[in-house]
Amino acid sequence: MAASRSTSACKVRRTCRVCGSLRREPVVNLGRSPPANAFLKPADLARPEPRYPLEVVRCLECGLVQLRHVVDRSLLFRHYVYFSSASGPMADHFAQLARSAADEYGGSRPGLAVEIGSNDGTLLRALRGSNLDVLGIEPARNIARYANDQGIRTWNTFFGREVARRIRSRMGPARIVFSNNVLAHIDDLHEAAGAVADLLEPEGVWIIEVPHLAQMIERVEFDTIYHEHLSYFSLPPIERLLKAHGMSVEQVEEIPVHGGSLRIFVRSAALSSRQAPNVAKVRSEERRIGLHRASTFRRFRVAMEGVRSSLPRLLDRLRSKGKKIVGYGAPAKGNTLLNYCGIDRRRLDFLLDTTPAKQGLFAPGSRLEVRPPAAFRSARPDYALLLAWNFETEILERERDYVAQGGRFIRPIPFPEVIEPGPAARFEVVEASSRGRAR
Ligand code: DWN
Ligand code: ZN
Repeated sequence: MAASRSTSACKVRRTCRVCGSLRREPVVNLGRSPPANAFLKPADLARPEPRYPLEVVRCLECGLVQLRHVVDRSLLFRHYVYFSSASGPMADHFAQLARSAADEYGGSRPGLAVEIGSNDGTLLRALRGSNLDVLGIEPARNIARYANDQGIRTWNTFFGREVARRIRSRMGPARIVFSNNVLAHIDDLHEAAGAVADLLEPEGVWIIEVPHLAQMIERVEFDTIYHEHLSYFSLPPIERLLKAHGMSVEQVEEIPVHGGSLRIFVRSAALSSRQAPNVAKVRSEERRIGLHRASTFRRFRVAMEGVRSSLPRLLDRLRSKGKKIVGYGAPAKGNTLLNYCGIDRRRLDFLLDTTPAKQGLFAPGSRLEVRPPAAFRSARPDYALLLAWNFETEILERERDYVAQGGRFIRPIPFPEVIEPGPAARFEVVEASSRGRAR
């Protein structure tokens, strides 16, 4: 494993953030890269970008897959360009979650729902009209301000024990705590879990959504590796973390968002004597996939190296035929994919993205310009590299006309392929390569 020193912006973490073990083995090394959401202003283009190591290791004690380096959270999260509301399907997903959680756990008396990493308040907004008062905790200044302007009460801070204490003293304990796509971003997981335990009512519930390591490995979703994502979770390390704070998993659901996630319902260990059968099912599925075996991660590495060699080749072949290619979406994960595969302005024309805060900026590393979706229509590219592959169904549905007029999408993972519309409006693979399959 490459030795590297800590700096004020980036620290090397020597112990597992769940169990404290020193026994960790390398999984993959993506080299030094810029933070995935560090989009550049035109004036920044003249300057070199800060780059930090991106190395994944696996704890041999508890199984937590995690980054070896921790970039200062203020650098990553004090200004943020990702708005949950910019992706329509996610807004629907969060609204449904909020409503079903209020029905199931909201109770009949007035109570409080707190969301950690509440972003622009997309989830909390859906609790309007319920008997739950809401509070968002969001470290990004620009996003917290936006949420407050929208009428969603949001405190601009990182979550921890001190914030939990302040919430309790000012607003009382929480009946529901939500943390969607935020656990992976937290370095001090024990501080966060302890703070939730302190904050919850005795019968309260903590609802966690987190990308599932099992799907990342199975579908070669290596692009979800970037500095913001410090942990890649399977069930056992989460259970171990919760146990240390007197909590346990009551129920778990496998959900399709972000390439395959877990929705975990957590209660005080004193309450949840009954654990839903699905918890054991997910655990045994993880063993079937081999998340406890080094060989599984070696195959994952070979698969991602396969993408790194075949995707640029495919783009170069199309470019040599004079084809115009753009990147569809400018998600954070797209920047890992582009930078790891060496795809920049020589291989793509530009990226398009629905997020106003990203438009007019340039992607970190690749320096591809982010344009609004209207640019897609006017440029009429021959191919669109589906960087936001987690929204494939919605995007293909929306871009039917583009496809009908001969435009084609390229799906980058688990191995690059051009998606061709088949009969009966089904999309079929026409240009698949067997390289890069994980299993
Ligand atoms: O954990 C994280 C996840 C939840 O969200 C973060 N650390 C950051 C972020 O990751 P991401 O940027 O990879 O997330 P998304 O949701 O895959 O981003 C999709 C991007 O694509 C957004 O910038 C919006 C854009 N988009 C688009 O241009 N056209 C999305 C859709 C659905 C579209 O049709
Ligand atoms: Zn561990």
